Amino acid sequence: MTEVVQTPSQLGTQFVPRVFSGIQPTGGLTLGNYLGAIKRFVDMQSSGVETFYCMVDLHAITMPQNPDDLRRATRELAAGYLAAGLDPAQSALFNQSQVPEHAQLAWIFNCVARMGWLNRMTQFKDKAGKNREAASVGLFAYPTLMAADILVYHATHVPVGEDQKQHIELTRDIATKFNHDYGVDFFPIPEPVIEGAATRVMSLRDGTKKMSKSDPSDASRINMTDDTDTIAKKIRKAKTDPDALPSEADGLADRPEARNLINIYAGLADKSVDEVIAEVGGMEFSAFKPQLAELAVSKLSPIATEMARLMEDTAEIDKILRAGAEKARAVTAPILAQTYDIVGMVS
Ligand code: AQP
Repeated sequence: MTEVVQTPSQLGTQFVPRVFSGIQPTGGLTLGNYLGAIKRFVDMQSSGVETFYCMVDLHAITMPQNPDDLRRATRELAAGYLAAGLDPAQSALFNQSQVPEHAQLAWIFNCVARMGWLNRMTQFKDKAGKNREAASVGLFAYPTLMAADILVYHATHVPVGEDQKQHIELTRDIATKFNHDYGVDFFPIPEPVIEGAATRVMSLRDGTKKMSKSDPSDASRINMTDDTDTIAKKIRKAKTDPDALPSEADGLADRPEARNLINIYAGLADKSVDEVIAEVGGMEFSAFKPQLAELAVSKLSPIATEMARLMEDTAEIDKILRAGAEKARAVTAPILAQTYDIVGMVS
């Protein structure tokens, strides 16, 4: 279980520890999303603080998309959250668009964040590619909406994968500038929680590239809906070098593919890399891969089975999301009203 502690930046303020995070409903969930985010959301749910977990559907439309796919992906992501162990009685589970304060606060933050800050965001550069002129304004402004997602809850802790660190730093900058510009101590300075052995799960075909749901190669990732045979096959075919596994964790330094498989093993087994190396160090990949496949199947198959069961009753999923949005709005509406008041909006 992850412990949420107050950090020095929150000491002496009115902020109670509160956790927020979200995932885009774009395509299927990957093992990267599971180990880097969802599994840790579940851990934090029992940390004794309020937890808000979101399907960020407004972020999902920053790239070209299909409405039917978005509807399906939103419900499938909700099913993934539930199947992995998120409990709607403990955490608020909802889709972002149904809590309008996210988008409303994002507008305020568009007027706080500076163009220069957003120009430095590596995710925009990666996703916009060479043709930046053709990227949507939404893709460029993505990080200000993400800052609003977090700060509209006065969230203090944000469990994310390593790739989101820069966006959380921007969120901290926005909170600091807002507080400074308006002479208030209104928004907390949230902390990213990037923990565990698998904070950056890499592609199974290229150990230097992040495992991603939008990678054109399905063999590059494990999808949370993959069946047992597919998981085993993808791990068997994962790219590796010809050497045996090292007997010390240091020996993984220049071996990205070996390091990735060890990190995945550690993440799934809830062990440290040192513990895993003590267990499997010196093994050939031909022996290690079946062991990893067995572990992956034992952890992921029950989640896939439960996701499929939940997807048979999407009305029940929608009901859970509606209740989650109501719970979320009880927190976001007063925070937005106070923000408007600070900014000078007459109500
Ligand atoms: N490979 C990964 N390793 C560890 N954590 C990861 N996350 C995503 N990929 C990995 C974490 O999952 C959360 C939600 O991510 P997202 O789907 O909202 O956006 P993303 O980071 O852009 O994920 P993808 O799979 O790469 O999506 P596409 O392909 O659409 O861009 C975040 O906490 C993220 O860190």
